[in-house]
Amino acid sequence: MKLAAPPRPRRIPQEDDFTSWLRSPAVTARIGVWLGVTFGLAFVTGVISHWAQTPAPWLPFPTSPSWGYRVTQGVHVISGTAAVPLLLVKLWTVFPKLVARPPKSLGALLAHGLERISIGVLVASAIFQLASGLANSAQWYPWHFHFRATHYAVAWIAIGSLLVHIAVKLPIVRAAFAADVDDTAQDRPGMAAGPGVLTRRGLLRTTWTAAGVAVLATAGATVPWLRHVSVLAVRSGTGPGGVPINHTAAERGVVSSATSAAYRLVVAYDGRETSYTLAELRAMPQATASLPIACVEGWSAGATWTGVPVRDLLARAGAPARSQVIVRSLQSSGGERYSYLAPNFTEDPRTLLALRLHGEPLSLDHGFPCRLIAPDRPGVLQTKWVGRLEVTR
Ligand SMILES: Nc1nc2c(c(=O)[nH]1)N[C@H]1C(S)=C(S)[C@@H](COP(=O)(O)O)O[C@H]1N2
Ligand SMILES: [Mo]
Repeated sequence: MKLAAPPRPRRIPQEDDFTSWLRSPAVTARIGVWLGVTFGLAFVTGVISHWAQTPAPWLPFPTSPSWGYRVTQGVHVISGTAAVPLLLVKLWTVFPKLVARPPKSLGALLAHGLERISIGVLVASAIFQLASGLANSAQWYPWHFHFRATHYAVAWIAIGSLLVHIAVKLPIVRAAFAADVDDTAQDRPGMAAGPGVLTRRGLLRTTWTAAGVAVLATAGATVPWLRHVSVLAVRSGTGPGGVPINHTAAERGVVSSATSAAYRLVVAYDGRETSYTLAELRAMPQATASLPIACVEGWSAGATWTGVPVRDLLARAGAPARSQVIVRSLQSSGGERYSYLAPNFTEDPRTLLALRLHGEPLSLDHGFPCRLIAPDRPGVLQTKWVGRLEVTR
């Protein structure tokens, strides 16, 4: 009997082993520009979203245009989704660099090491942002950290390392765009001299198509006429009045308190409390406003709301105009139980405690007996099942 040959030691692949004609700076640079555009858009709109959720007294978030947050957050989620196929293809084109042999001279080695570290930070933060953002927009929270704070902090790391990366690669990008995509001047020596099954133009077209499909598949959550093609935007247009339901009354444990005959809206100001029954709220002068619900997850829906302007309730309580208010839900546990109304929001006549949606009494899941609805505001801050308004200053 013959003995089996001992297994050959596995060799770590080297840069030269990757000979594909497609893994060229000419391709990488072209995808990189669009990746830069999507990350830039996601960063700017992400900073806006963070600001909307943490406004400072010296930097209030505007209440106009009422659709502002709807647009910026839609752009945020759409550009993040489009970035996914771009990042995957780009990483594939530069993968051989991961196993490139380090240079011999000390100076070059140092520069190489520094570049490696910055690229490592960029790739890790970019993957983290897209993965955590995508999971969040799918309402999947497989982690234990605070999503918004973490996503925001890592955004600065990602954009910072992206700017360094762009500065370092600018000469290569310039050269790539000055020449045809099939130009080989910048290719690695060991690379194939011509296309295999797929041409470079073919790969780019496929990549743009994948990004386009990702956009169409998510944009329907915010763009009404795209709804039919958006297979991934499953949560749009369901729920009473065509407005999706984010968290139901049952999920939030408010069914009995919200439907109780003992329900009162309490307005607290300066140690005094005034309370109103639902019938009393209905008997007050009503205002109607067309305002979207625009969830941080990217979906949004326009609707017509009718109810009592918050500023009228404050005036009845004797509170000064432009007070700051905490809006508290009947909900006693879980997220989104309260939100702050900054002075410019309490002052805006479109900031309502809504009793009706499209003329119909609010459904239990949309916040019955009354919910907050205010212009240019993230969905998470549109508190449902409101039980208390507290003037804080
Ligand atoms: N009390 C309370 N209010 C809430 C929530 C909640 O879970 N509890 N969810 C918020 C979120 S995340 C969004 S997007 C909107 C959705 O409102 P809708 O379900 O009427 O569309 O309500 C907000 N108000
Ligand atoms: Mo939301």
